[in-house]
Amino acid sequence: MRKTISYAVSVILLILFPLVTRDTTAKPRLQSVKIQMTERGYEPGSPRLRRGIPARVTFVRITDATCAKEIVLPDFDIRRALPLNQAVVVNFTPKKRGAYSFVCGMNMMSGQLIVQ
Ligand SMILES: [Cu+2]
Repeated sequence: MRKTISYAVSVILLILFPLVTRDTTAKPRLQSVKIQMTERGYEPGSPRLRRGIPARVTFVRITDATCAKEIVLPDFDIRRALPLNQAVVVNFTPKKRGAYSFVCGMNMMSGQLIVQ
């Protein structure tokens, strides 16, 4: 009985060990953020990204009440149509720290990606 228990304990430890020792400071291979265009504007308006890590930024326009029918990221040379309720994914790797704006097609509505 005792042997069975210690066997069970070692099996549990073997299973848990890799989870406990996993390096949480390792650089992720991808970072993602989702931004909704609502009638209040872009939400979140200033999402954060880490520099040097490929970013997948998903824009979804969920209102027809604004003029934001396109999404533009001037610093990354990106301009895409933003159809209602359709996820539009843009991929790029932010290389330098800073604030990079994203705007509507007419440069009226805006938010910022904060790269740290
Ligand atoms: Cu606009």
